[in-house]
Amino acid sequence: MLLLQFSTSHYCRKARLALGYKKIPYQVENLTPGLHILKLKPLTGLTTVPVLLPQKAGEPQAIADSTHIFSYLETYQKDPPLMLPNSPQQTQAWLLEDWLDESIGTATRFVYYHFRAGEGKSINPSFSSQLVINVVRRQYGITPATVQLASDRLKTAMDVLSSWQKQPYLVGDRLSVADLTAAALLSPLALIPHYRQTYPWLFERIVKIHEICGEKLPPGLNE
Ligand SMILES: N[C@@H](CCC(=O)N[C@@H](CS)C(=O)NCC(=O)O)C(=O)O
Repeated sequence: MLLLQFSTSHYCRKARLALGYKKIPYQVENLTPGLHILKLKPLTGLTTVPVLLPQKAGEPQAIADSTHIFSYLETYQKDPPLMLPNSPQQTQAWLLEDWLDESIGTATRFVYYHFRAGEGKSINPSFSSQLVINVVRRQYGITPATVQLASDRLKTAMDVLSSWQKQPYLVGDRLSVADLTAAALLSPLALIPHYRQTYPWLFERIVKIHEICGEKLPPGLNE
């Protein structure tokens, strides 16, 4: 299998966690932002990574979107399962997965790039890094007002996910699509001191899930 990705994308991390959890061998191809469209558009009709190419006869040519990649991997190789056997619990896990994907992953992106351009500029103040950060801020409309809305959403997310403080899994009694999605999509916050200090339990969980999946820890948690 080949995963088309941006090396720093938290949505691509989400796909890698699932591949790692199932111990499916794969390779990655890191695309260049901007040029990625030329490769992705003809393959999937979309412009976003991750995209998984099974590269096997009888399998689809390309699977776009991290949620579809989860579902595909579950049919490709059932064990260990990403889905919960209890149907209402699996519905709850998908609900969390979709909310994390559509709302919280975006909020993380807003707060993270705002931080990297301001308070966290010293992480990489080079011209090329700040240029990329500013292109992303312009592309997604990241302004102080939209960042405020995003950080309010993240505060709500911490309340919703606070069950992680008492139990290892967000839904049911084993790892599910909800845990992998939260671990990946909140991982960029590991570089921001406010989140590290206020929600230490979140990062303990993120580390644990990366260990279970055999995935390299995200920046900020890897020293
Ligand atoms: N819902 C999508 C979101 C993926 C996404 O936003 N990917 C970003 C990178 S983090 C991307 O490819 N952006 C490039 C673009 O939109 O052209 C998924 O889960 O796969």
